[in-house]
Amino acid sequence: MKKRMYALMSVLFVSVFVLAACGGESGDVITLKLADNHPDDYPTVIGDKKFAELVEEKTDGRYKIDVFAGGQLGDEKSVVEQLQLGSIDLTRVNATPLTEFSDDIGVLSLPYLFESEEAKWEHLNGELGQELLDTFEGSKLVGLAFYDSGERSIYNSKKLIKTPEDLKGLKIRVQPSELAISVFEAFGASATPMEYGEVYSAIQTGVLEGGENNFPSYYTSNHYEVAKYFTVNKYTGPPEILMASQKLWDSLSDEDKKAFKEAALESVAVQREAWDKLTQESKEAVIENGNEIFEVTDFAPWREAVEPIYEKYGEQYKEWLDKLNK
Ligand code: GTR
Repeated sequence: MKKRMYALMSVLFVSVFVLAACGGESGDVITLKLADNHPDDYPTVIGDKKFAELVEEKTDGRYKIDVFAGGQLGDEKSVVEQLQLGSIDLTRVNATPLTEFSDDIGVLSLPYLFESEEAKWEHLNGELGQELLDTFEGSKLVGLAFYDSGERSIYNSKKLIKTPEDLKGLKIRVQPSELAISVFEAFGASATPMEYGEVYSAIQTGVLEGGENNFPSYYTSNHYEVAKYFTVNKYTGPPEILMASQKLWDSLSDEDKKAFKEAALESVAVQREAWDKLTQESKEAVIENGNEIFEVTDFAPWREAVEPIYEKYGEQYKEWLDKLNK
């Protein structure tokens, strides 16, 4: 009996010791902040949390990541600036606002760039994707992985838009980016850059007549309550990007860098699964809530309307467009 007791005690002792060595109680745990502007159960936040869990696991608990969802740490632009300063360690951000921080990444926000979502993901998962993540070098940001954000379309509070002509003069909110403004000007709309969190009340009070986004964002931001008409013209599909601050990156050992990178890439599958599910559910939910949806079948006039964008930005993104045989 005594023997068993001793055995049990030594097992307990060893486990406490191991736990402490893993950082559980040792005080050596480094806690990092990850910012996301979406609500807690949004697919990107599900991805962020998976990433956090995997980092903790792969670094034996030496790194812990606290995920701050719902824009608690600021809007996307200010979060990216805080990453550059090193006061926030990690973020998940959309590629379009990053066009203001990188000369290359904007290629992913060009209208009708890929033939399909499958084609886009083949490139993002391949060499081109990694090369694009590497273009942040020198901007105090480190790109870790791409998350899914599907395709963006247009919505408004006035009427069901069927052709680019119907958009003429409508005040449409775009993401804060030169390129995004140019695209909506090419569609003939009056493009208004604004932070995401301000759009609901701007449409509600009539300052804006609409916006553009994918179904999950349209639904979870409640914009569908104030804009009832959604036109599925899938005009662009900038992915989400999981990023680290250069400051954090430089502080990591090579082995930990590998752990962070692997954790980021492994979290993608979980994020994309949640993405597909919410894309389906959110489309159904906005229809159930009385929204009218127009599914574009003739994309020719939409593609034609944005041809000037390729004239304007063709030179800047030449290297990437060549790689995509565009
Ligand atoms: C969402 C994206 C956000 C933000 C938002 C916007 O689809 O996930 O990060 O960029 O769009 O329109 O501002």
